[in-house]
Amino acid sequence: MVLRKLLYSALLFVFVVSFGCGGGKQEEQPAPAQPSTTAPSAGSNAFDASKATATVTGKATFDGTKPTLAKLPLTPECQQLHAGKPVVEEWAKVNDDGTLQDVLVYVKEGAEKWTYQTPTDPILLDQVGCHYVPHVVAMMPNQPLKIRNSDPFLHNIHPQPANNPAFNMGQPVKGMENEKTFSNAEIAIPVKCDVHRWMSSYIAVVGNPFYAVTGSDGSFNVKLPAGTYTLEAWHEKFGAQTQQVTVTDGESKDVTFTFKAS
Ligand SMILES: [Cu+2]
Repeated sequence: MVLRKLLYSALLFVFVVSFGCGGGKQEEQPAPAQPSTTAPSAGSNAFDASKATATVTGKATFDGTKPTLAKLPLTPECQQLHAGKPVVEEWAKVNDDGTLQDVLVYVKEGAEKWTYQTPTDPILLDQVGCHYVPHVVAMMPNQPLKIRNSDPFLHNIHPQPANNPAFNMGQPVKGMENEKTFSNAEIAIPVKCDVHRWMSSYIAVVGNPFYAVTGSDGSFNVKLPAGTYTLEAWHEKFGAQTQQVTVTDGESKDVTFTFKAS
C-alpha cells in the first residue's frame, strides 16, 4: 500500500511538472506568430490616417439678399438668460462677408473603400440660453454624443431620425449629461425641444471621417488621402449640392459652394 501510494505520488508529480512545462510552452507559442496576425485583424482596407496628406479647403457662401431672421418668442425663463436682448432664428446664419455658417461639407462618394475606427471621444451637443450649441453637430456612426443641459430648467432633447431609432429625453437639471449614439449614417437628423418650440439643431452622422461644419468665417478644411471624391455641402434650408474633386498626395485644393435662397 505504502509503495503504491508513493508510486501514485511520483506519477502525479511527473504529470504536474510535465503539464506545467507544456502549458508554459503553449503560452509562449503565439508570440512569434504576432507579426503575421496584427495587420489582418484590422482588415486589409482599414483606413490609415497617416495617408490623409491632401487637403480640401474652401468656403460656403450665400448669393442674394441676406435672409431676415425673425425674433424668437422666448419664454421669460429663456429671456432672462439673454439679459432682455432680442434673440433671432438660426436657420440661415449669413456672415457679414457673405459666407454661410452651419454648412456640413463631407465626402459623399469615394470613401467607401475603407473601413474606419469608431472615434471614442464624445461630441458635445449643449443646451445654452434655450439654443442648441452647436446648431449643426457632426459625428461618426456609434461615436458617443454627449448631450448637456447648461440651463437651470427643463429641456427635452427630441431627435427625429429617419434612419436611426428616435428618442425623447428630458433633462430637468442644470449640468445634466447623457450619452447617446446613432449607428447609421444620416444627413441630417433634426432635433427639437418640446418645451421651447423654436429650439432646433441637426445631427449629421457621417459614415467616414472626412467632414467639417462651416463656422463664423464660412470656411472648411478636410484632410484626405489622394483620390477622387464627391463632396457634398448640405444646409438645412438651402439644400445640398455636390462637386467632384481630385487630389494627389500632399496637394491642397480650394472649393467654393455657393447657396441661393430656395
Ligand atoms: Cu428647451
